[in-house]
Amino acid sequence: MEENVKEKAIIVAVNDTTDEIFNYELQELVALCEACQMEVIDEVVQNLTTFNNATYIGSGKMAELKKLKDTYAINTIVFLDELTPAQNRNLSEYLQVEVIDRTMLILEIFAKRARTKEAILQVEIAKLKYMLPRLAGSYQDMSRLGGTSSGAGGVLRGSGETKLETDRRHIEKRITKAQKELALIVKGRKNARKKRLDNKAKIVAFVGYTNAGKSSTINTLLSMYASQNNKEVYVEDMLFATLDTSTRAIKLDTNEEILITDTVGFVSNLPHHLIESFKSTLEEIKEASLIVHVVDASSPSAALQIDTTNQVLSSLGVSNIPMLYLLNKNDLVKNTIFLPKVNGDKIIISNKTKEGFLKLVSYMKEKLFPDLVRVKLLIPFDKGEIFNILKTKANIHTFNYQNDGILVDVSMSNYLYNLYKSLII
Ligand SMILES: Nc1nc2c(ncn2[C@@H]2O[C@H](COP(=O)(O)OP(=O)(O)OP(=O)(O)O)[C@@H](O)[C@H]2O)c(=O)[nH]1
Ligand SMILES: [Mg+2]
Repeated sequence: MEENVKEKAIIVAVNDTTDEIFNYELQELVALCEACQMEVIDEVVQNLTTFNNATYIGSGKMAELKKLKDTYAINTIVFLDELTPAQNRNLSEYLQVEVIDRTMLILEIFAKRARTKEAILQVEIAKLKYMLPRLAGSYQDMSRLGGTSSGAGGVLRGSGETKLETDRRHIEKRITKAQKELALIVKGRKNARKKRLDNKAKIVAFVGYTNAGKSSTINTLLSMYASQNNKEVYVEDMLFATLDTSTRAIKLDTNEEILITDTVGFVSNLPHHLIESFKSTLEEIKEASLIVHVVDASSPSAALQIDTTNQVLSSLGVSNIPMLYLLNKNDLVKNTIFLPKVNGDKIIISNKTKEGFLKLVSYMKEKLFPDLVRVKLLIPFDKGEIFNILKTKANIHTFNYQNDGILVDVSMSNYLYNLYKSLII
């Protein structure tokens, strides 16, 4: 992305779970740091069954961490678990370096990626709400807010209660202002959406864990069925490549149009302020006739990622919409026994080999346009215009010229069926 200067980071975690889950969480934290333009120099792990209330890790680990930080000139130390305001304050005071937790890291990534006014406001609100109870904490946190009157560097440190109150009021004001601005944008979006619904357009929403391949799958579909002016969506091997919901149209060979919506990826323990803020964007999922849940079938954590995604979906209240699982990246799966188990309809695909895409399209067709009827028509030669209409509005499987007209085997909508049923043989 735009900045190439990488911050140097150390990640710190207390292992209180099984090694399998823990290793995955660590690996994901490294990927999250990379998505935030941070290079992870070292990992510090402590095996503990409970966290230290005051400092999250024990004093021995604290000393080790401080040494590492000085040796490698570390800019930021990232903690796997959400820190309490007190832990955050104690750690940054002792370590004398910026301390953030996974939640803040995710908020940071979103802030870096946000491009549209809507996304920028959504992230700002989430960040401010996260910061509010942590105001008494370190000065570093404030610098991450950007644009506050409090600004960066030590302003808050040692500040008295009055200053704190001023800051709090200031932030509350900013939240209210951002929420008002956002409400206006959401209203505009709702109108656009209403128009689409009036058009009776069929919407398919692509959802899934971050990096599962939602955007890639949409691009493959676009390359197969692009209507004119269809810009590809953004794809990157990076967590949270997509932040803004975007919609593209594809036209099937039966001439039906489908609107395909790409959405922000999910991650386990997604900060709840973020889900709240992004609800207006994710509202689009509610209008979908079909939800396509894209899974990275090659990931050893696929089951966990599927659960996370389903949890977010149920918190959005969209469990009543039919869902199809797309087990993606099958080119990387050595054996079908390694494919994740899912509860419901599924299709195995790969954006590398393009396997499964014809199945996907016929699945969407059946789900979205179940009223297509397949018939044989004999079109008299003096009604040749009907043949032309069918060519553009229906799906002609075969046709041949007979003595008394053109014999066509065709799938078409109920509307066309009623128009031409007198020609059925
Ligand atoms: N080998 C393989 N790689 C794939 C496949 N599909 C997608 N990828 C890669 O996976 C990475 C993520 O793909 P995206 O399409 O950006 O994933 P996404 O789900 O949109 O991710 P976010 O927008 O970050 O939530 C990219 O590097 C893709 O090239 C596939 O079928 N096989
Ligand atoms: Mg994407």
